[in-house]
Amino acid sequence: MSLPEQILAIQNGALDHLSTVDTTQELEDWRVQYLSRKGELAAAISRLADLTPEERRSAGQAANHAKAALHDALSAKSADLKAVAQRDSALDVTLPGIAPVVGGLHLTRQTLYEITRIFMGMGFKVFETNEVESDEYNFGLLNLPPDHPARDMWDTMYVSDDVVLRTHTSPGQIRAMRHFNPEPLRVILPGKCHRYEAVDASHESMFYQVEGLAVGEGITLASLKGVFEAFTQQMFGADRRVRFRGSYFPFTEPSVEIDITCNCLGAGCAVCKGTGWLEVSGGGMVHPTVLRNGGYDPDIVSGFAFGMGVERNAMLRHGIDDIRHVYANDLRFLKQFT
Ligand code: FA5
Repeated sequence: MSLPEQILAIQNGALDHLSTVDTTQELEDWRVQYLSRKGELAAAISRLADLTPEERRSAGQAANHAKAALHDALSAKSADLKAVAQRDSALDVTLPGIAPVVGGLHLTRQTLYEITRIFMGMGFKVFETNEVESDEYNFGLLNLPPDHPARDMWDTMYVSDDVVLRTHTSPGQIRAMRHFNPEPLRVILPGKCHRYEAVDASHESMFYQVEGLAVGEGITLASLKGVFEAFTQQMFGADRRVRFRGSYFPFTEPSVEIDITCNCLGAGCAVCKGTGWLEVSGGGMVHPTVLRNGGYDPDIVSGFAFGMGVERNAMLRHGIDDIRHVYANDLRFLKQFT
């Protein structure tokens, strides 16, 4: 085979080979094999020196032609590979997006908002007070002087001798009355409470209460019943009923436990232990001493108060059987309510 024929064969072989190349690394290997100083074309060109001048001219032309053809093919292939790479890395707007993780309100917060919404609809203002309270407000001004045996009703966490983590939202009654007197008032006092509890299915050591307080002329226990019935029917359903049972709190007289009819509507089930009723709140008529401590004259005004657990409301509403789920921070539980 003459040298020009050999050069043409190298050119055709190289172009065939190039059609199988599809990565930049393979393209670089191809360039080294055919076009580098030690490549196949250079080796053929080095043999030009052995030819006669006549033969050298036609072989030289074949070599130049082959070189130009291979360089052109190299550039075209390089551009093709770049375009493919760009297309593969480009944004594909037809792909489904990645949904962002959306937070939600905690079950307690949702329940608190719902309770607040209902009472605001009945003209109650929201009045928030201290979570860390003095012994005086948490107990003394609520008719529970030091050594009063009823203090045993609240297993208290003391910060110091006369400062406590509030055990209930009732100290807010005194703060609200001192803020609003001598005007009539209608407030709810939502907030976090703490007790040194043996934690079980219905008791946490940290929980929320909503206190309700109305003070003015002519307020009776019937007012409390009417307000509580309206609340219950909006919170739990229009077919719910409310009943009062006699009870004892040092800061109300008379005092009651407030029950509502259970989800089973009186038929009796495991939740209500067959009674048909569920306890949701303590309450009563504000004790005259407490009214006086708040700056009101009990001969002129009267008032009702109640205090209920927020988690207990959530449990009744959603059929939750253990309060510990509420703060266990298990998203599988919490996400059911967002
Ligand atoms: C009181 O705390 C009174 N201050 C309520 C009150 C207010 C009576 C105004 C009269 C007038 P009691 O300890 O029963 O009462 O708590 C009231 C509600 O708070 C309970 O019915 C319950 O729903 C909730 N609660 C009490 N302790 C816990 C606890 N450890 N974990 C979760 N919820 C609790």
